[in-house]
Amino acid sequence: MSSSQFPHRRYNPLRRQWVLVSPHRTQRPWQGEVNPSSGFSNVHYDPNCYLCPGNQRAGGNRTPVYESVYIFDNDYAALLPDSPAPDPAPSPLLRAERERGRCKVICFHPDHSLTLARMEPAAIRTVVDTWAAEYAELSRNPELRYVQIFENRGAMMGASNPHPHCQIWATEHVPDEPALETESLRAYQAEHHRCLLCDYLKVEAEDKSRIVCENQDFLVIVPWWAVWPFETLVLSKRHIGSLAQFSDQEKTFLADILKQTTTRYDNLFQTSFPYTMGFHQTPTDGGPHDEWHFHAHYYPPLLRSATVRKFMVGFEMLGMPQRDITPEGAAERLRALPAQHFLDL
Ligand code: H2U
Ligand code: ZN
Repeated sequence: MSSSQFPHRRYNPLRRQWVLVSPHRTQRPWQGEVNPSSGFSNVHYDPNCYLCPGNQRAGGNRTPVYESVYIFDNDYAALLPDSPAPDPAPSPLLRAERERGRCKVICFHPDHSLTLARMEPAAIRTVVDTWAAEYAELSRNPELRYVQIFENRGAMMGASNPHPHCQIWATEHVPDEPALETESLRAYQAEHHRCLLCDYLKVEAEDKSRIVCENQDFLVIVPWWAVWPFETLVLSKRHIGSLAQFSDQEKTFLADILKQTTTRYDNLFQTSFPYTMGFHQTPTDGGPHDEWHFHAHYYPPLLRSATVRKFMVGFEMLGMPQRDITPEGAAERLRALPAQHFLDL
């Protein structure tokens, strides 16, 4: 039996965090929560959907009749462009800071029933172009130091609406996750005079056991340090920091790799696979940031089937994250799936 069949811990050099890997635990019985599976909608237009073309939104604004992608300012924005500074803190232990920002919603497509996995490559390319344009525009605002593009997919991940969409939150401070990654990437570059993720890409390309899929410009792996059962990391093969530096070809291949990844996810449990995904890229604080290497994280909650999810509770909240199936086992399962969507087979 290989040592990877015994409990051990693995290190995540990006987040400077350990994960406990307990492969033998997949045998344990489950009498806990069973979620409804997130099926596919065949409703192309839902008169009650805020994001379908021509409909009234909850905030009173109307979504226009749009043909491809539609962007609007979030009617319930978590950040405002003109928040004032908070009152001086009565104690250094009660610290607060002003946080100004912008929140936007991007509808990927007018068709309510679609997801990225089910969209045409050309339509996904239009979404990529929109992300690149929004990143570029928001990065020109000197008050905004980070542009977080993310998608919550599926009710299990808290998406408020099945209509294909994502969000952008742009903030005055670099949020904790990308700030931590920035520190790790910088420290590695200072020590080794190379990029941490370029080096990691080489290791994974040679090892091959955690590769899910790839194309000319991107590699998708279940990272060595994955916490979520089927977590993946999408890495650009070139050392580029952000969507603003993408070539035309890289934009097309990003669209392709996102479709490949989400298709395999749907095929795994033959369901509309829920996840949170987002891009980590160069902070927009005006620094040079040669250390930054563009990537996307997919954090999907499902563990055993379309209805049984992983819970991040107990030891994971009080101690450290833990996983049952090995990253190699998860990658093998995803890799073995057809690249074509099961609904199209
Ligand atoms: P999520 O599905 O990831 O929650 O994204 C939907 C966003 O859309 C959410 O942030 C916004 C919510 O505030 N929204 C509007 O701006 N207007 C609406 O009429 C409904 C939802
Ligand atoms: Zn809709």
